[in-house]
Amino acid sequence: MTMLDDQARAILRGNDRGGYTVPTDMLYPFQWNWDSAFAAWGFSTFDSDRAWREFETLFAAQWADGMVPHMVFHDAAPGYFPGPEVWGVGGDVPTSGISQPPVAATLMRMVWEADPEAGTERLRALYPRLLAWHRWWMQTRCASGAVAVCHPWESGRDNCPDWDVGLANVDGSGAGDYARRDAAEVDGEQRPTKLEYDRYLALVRFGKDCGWDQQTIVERCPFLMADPGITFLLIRAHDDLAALGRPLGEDVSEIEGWAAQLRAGVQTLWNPELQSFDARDLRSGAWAGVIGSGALLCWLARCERPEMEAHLARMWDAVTYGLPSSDPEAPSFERKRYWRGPVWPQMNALIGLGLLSAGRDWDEARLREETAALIESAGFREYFDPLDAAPCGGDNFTWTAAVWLAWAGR
Ligand code: 9WN
Repeated sequence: MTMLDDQARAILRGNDRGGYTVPTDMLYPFQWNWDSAFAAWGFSTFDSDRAWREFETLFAAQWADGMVPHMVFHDAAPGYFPGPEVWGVGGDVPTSGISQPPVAATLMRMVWEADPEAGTERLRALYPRLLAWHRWWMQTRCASGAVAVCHPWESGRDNCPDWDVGLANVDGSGAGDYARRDAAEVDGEQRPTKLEYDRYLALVRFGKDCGWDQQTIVERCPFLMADPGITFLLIRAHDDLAALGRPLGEDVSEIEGWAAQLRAGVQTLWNPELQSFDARDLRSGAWAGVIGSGALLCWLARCERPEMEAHLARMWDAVTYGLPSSDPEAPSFERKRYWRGPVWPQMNALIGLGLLSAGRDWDEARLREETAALIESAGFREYFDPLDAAPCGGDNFTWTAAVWLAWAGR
């Protein structure tokens, strides 16, 4: 284990670009939002100062309206596509124009609780920024009751089958010619297809053309889907932000109200036919009709229902290593293609945290052991084949190293 601990620490140090951490060299040469929160969690196991610095560089890129962008383009990386010019956001340090899963409060709480003395003043400085970001989600994305995403990348679970129904509304035919960085780095069968990518780019063009005006995006962007995954993460993040605010002497009643509001709102994402939480296309009203790992975050928000226990058991028993990013018994399942089946270590950590919160210690231990077994056999990869543990995607991956240090390798 010590050797893997050393390797994990070396990966975090190696991916450190001086105050921010890239998810992996080459494939992802910038700062990504939720990757950074995991990096901070990993750093906190051996360098508390560096952990707080990671949050600070991420929140330094916060927009005036409170949004914390999904990518921060600190340094030029020629050849990366879609880079800052495609997003067209501008600024001293350009960013992308969408957000990403709001896990920072949850991971920051764990970082702070591990060493409150080192973190309290830094937490005090970051707290208003977290609050503004949570408010941004509530004000711009929650009109339907649950949280909506305006781009599959905003969900963090890029090409999971949940988005197929909403992406069908998006015309990607004007995408033109472009060279994907991921295609040069990773086997094509493990990445999103060209059709999906063309549609992702059409959505970026829509946002750029309207100057990233949130009202226009929510009213008219061809893609808008309510997501159980982000909703559960935001509920949990609200709970954790309130828990951080109380010892600081903050009035957390607004945050408690948001959590209660979303706990009621997420019930709009119960698909009675599927008997599961499910994503919903807010343009057409259609259900995604497939259970993804986003729905398995229900325990994290303490919104579980007995039917979800049966899905958890069934999906888990259909693979060797839990938990698949999409239902292994659904026709859309693909064991190696990005979010359409593989196991993601950071999702396992979040689902595991949820299982623990719900008192399912045995399930959490099983998930932690299976995650550890994947890393021990395939290395610090981006994601893994749930049937045979084959390594997929990028190598020397930041969140895999972080999850090892803070959870799976404990
Ligand atoms: C687009 C960095 C990011 C993760 C996402 C993951 C993938 C990017 C991509 O990599 O997304 O944001 O190019 O595919 O899906 O969750 O944050 O690791």
